This record gives sequence, structure tokens and C-alpha cells, in this order.
Amino acid sequence: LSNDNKGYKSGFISIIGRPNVGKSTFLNRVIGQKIAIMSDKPQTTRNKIQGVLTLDDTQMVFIDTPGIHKPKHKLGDFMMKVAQNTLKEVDLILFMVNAEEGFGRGEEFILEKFQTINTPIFLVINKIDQIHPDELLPLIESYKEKYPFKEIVPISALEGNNVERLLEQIKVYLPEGPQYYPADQVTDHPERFIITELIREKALHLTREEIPHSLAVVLDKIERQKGKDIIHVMATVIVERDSQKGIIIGKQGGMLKEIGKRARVDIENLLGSKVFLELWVKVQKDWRNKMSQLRDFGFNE
Ligand code: GDP
Ligand code: MG
Ligand code: K
Repeated sequence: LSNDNKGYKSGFISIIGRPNVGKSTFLNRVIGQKIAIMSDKPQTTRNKIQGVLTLDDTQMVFIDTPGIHKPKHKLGDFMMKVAQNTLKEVDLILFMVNAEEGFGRGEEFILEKFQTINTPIFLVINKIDQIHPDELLPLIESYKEKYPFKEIVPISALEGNNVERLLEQIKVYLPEGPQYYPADQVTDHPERFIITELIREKALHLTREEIPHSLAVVLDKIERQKGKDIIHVMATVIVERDSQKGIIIGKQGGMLKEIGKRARVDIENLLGSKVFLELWVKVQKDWRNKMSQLRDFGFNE
């Protein structure tokens, strides 16, 4: 991510928990009808963006991570792997449990998976409206022994208790970053933005100091190939100077190949599908000053 987002925070947040703990209710409360708009779209990905909360100084992108459950078959194993890789990539995990039910086998299983993940994890104890206030403190104490959660936040998603406080805590843990989505707009293919960001990240990382942050990635095409379990992604890396184009392409195309290889692995994890990634490089002078183009590139600055 670029350094020009001073003060603005943004990040990806994964909400995990067994069915019926209140994940949708929570999202509906914080984002409202935008979620409904999103879930109307056909599901093409396993890690779907559920909603984006845009505040004056923060943007929270909530993503759905199905597949975190005890695998029953081979596909389950694969889904599990996809989900785990996603959890490593997000900025924060909200692990939601039901205050009435506490930890069951399902929760224990998920906690085991957390052992290999460095992403900060909050425990969100939902449905506190269903328990007596005296029960809360002992409950929190018992959860503390299970895992070193960064925060333990009791809420009632249904009634709204403590939800604002949870949002404040989330903000503390998000890194400085760009506003990925326009504040007033919910896109139909939000994963586009993550894909361009993944490619951009690899390009910046592999070229180190040679390429400044004046690099954008635009997604030209994302299309499932007919009759095949493979998604064709075509993207263009945009730089400001010819010399930068040379660096990105590298000797005999070696650099671009490496960027593509690494990005493809992440995109496959994101989409939960095999991906054929095709990368192009283009010089466009002074693109940063062209606000209309920035919108096409998928982010605001
Ligand atoms: P999800 O499967 O995790 O998305 O769970 P849902 O959001 O669909 O909620 C499952 C059920 O729990 C629904 O009937 C909700 O109304 C209810 N529920 C969610 N949050 C709360 C809460 O804070 N308190 C109470 N009493 N019920 C809740
Ligand atoms: Mg739900
Ligand atoms: K991250």
C-alpha cells in the first residue's frame, strides 16, 4: 500500500463463527441494507465481500470465510486450506460465539486452526442480552484461557449493545491504508479490488526500491472459462516511465513472470478456484493526477 494515506485506516476483516451465532445480524447492524445489495449478486467466490463500512477516517471491508469447519471429505480439506490462507491475509479476525452456548467442539476445532495464524483475533461474545450480567465476567475469564485473543468484546448484535465499542476497537487494529471503495458505492464485483491490490503488492515487493509507489494495476477481465474450473484474469500494470516498464518486465520477462506467479497463488486462494493470470505492462505518464482514471483503477486517493 502507498504511503500517501496518512491518517486514513482500512483493512479486511473476516468474521468467523458457527451458524446462528449472529454474524449476519451483526453485519446488518453495522452496514445495513448494503449487505442485502451484495448478497443479491451471484456467488462466484468462496471468500465473498459481505459489506463495506466507510467512516470519515476508516474503511472496514468485511469478508465471509466459509469452510472453517471440520472437513468431512477431500473437498472439505481443500476449502479449509483456502479459508486458512485467507485468514493469514486479512488484517483482523472476529471470532464470534454465542454467549448462551459457549465453546463446543466446533469452536475448539476453529481455535486449533488459529494456532498457525498470526493475524490478530478478537473474540466477540454475542447475544449477551440472553444472559444475566453476573454471568458475563466468569464467561470472559474462561475464554481468556482458551486463546490469547487481542480483545474480548461482549455485544448484542440484535439490540446493538456495545457494537460501537467493537467498531472502535477494530479501528485500532487496522493499518493505515487507502479507501478501497468509494464511500457511496457498492460494487458488483468487489473482489476485483483485492485482486488488483494483490498484484500491486507483489510488483512493489519484488522490485523493492526500484519502482516507487507510482504503480497501479487495472483489471481488464475476470471470466470463468466455459466448461472449465478455471478463472481467466487479465490485468495491466501501469507505470509512469519507460524505465519502470523495463524493470517490471525484467530480463526476458522474468520479473513479470515472478510477479504473476506469486499473485496467482493469492488470487487462487481468494477466489477458491484455479486461475490463469495474464499480466500486461503499460506506461501512462502522470496517471496519478488523473482522478477519473484513478476511479477506473479501483481506488480513491
Ligand atoms: P449467522 O448464521 O451467524 O449469520 O446468524 P444470524 O445473524 O442469522 O442469527 C441467527 C439468529 O440469532 C437469528 O434469529 C438472530 O435474530 C439471532 N440473533 C443474532 N444476534 C442476536 C443477539 O445479539 N441477541 C439475540 N437474542 N439474538 C440474536
Ligand atoms: Mg449468516
Ligand atoms: K494484511
